[in-house]
Amino acid sequence: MDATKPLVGIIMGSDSDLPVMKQAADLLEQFSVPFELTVVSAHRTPQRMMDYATHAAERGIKVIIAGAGGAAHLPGMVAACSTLPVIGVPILSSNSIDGWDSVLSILQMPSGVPVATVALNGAANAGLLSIQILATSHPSLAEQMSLYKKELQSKVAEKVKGLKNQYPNHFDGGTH
Ligand code: RP5
Repeated sequence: MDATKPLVGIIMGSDSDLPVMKQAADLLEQFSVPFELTVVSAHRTPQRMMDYATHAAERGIKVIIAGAGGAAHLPGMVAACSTLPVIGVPILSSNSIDGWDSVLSILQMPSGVPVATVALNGAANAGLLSIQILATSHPSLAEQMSLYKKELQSKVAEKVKGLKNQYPNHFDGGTH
């Protein structure tokens, strides 16, 4: 993997989305996956959105993670203009009613134009999904992902131990 050439493009409708979208960036850094990150607004900068979506693949980007809040049209419009897989992150933003507006704007795409939608503010999973997509052609990433999943198991094992200590007489010893 060329460390200087971004493989994942993280875009968001506004810099106010960054506190959420940072979760994806942090995971990509953790896995040493080169990425780029910028603001692209479907509504405020439609031409920039078109340019980004139509040229991302030729620049070497393999997956786009797009986050937006409120009337969140960015992921869907980028998916409409690119052949790359697009992961959409609905964001609870200042112009959201309760987040459902953003979830449904990103989730309910018409047949033919898929957007892999993660949970509200679920940018960490967007980062992980982009790594899993890349891992299909980068065995070292698949190995790292396997270790990551083992760490998840260890964390749960620690929690199980904690509960066992707290409730020694009520612990279900039959489970592993
Ligand atoms: C959306 O509007 C952005 O993705 C952001 O979530 C929301 C609010 O943007 P700002 O008014 O904070 O720039 O397009």
